[in-house]
Amino acid sequence: MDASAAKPSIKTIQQHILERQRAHPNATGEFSFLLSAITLATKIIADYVRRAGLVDILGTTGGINVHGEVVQKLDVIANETIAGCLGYRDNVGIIVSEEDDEPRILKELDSRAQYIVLFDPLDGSSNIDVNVSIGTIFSILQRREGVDAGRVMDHILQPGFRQVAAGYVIYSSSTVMTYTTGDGVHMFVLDPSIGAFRLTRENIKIPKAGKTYSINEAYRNQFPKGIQDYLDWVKLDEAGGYALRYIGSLVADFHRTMIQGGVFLYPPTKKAPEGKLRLLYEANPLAFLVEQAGGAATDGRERILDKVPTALHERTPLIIGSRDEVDRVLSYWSR
Ligand code: P6P
Repeated sequence: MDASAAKPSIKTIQQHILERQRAHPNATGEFSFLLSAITLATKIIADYVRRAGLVDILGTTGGINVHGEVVQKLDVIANETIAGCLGYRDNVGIIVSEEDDEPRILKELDSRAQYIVLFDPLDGSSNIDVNVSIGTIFSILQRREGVDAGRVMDHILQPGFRQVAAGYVIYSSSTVMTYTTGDGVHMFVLDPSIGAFRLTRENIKIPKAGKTYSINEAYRNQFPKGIQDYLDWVKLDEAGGYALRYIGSLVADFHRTMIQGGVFLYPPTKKAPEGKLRLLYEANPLAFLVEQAGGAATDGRERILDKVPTALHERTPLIIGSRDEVDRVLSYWSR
């Protein structure tokens, strides 16, 4: 066969981690085995999402989740797919999902089952029926040394700076996985012809500034005054021409912000005084990624990664993106 017809060099996500495990403790063989469960689950979910319009999996189950939100059928499929794939990994002891009221104890935490995986199985699910990009967000912790295995919440409620890995998968025109183990941010695109995530960008850096702000301005009158002042400023000529982009799907809005720069804001509202987004499996993983890419993430008072969680599904205000843009928002508003 003509050599030029051969596929160009392919680096899969597994190869990428194995290559780097020599240099970084978090990207161990153990971890690459765990990550392969997540990549498998997201390939299955991507197939369901792609076929959603063709088979009867659109719409709602009629159920309500722990947050009082209507559960979409794909939510349930994604949740059980991830839980099922992780269940086959001996090194995962506990999983925490946005869709589950309580943690699932797969195995008692010990030197083998040392990982805790926290995830939003299908973020933005309200957009499923209108074919808007949706995504999976995951965060990985290790058990706390010296803490009794039975003290499950003590192992789960760790601040975000203790994450050993985090990432997201966005299901859109292509399926893109972005992850970090604390050694930079790396992006992969699922190649359906070989069923593997192929490396497309390594050591991604978010632009230091960016004239795109992303917020649901419908809640303007509920936001703190400082946020309203910021929203007034971005519209002034002196601001230099900002654009508002808001998809209403966190993973999609975050992915754009990582690539193009700018800032995403979900501030406190009267309806949600601690904001809408969840700390453990939305804000923390995205904050780990954005800081690894040179950006910033805050709740208006402190760095997201420094927050000590007090509850499994606790919410947090989130200002995340280019460092200069986050700092600018904070110059108008700090809690
Ligand atoms: P709002 C989707 O339901 C979600 O959890 C995030 O994906 C998204 O950023 C946010 O809620 C949108 O919330 O209040 O603007 O509809």
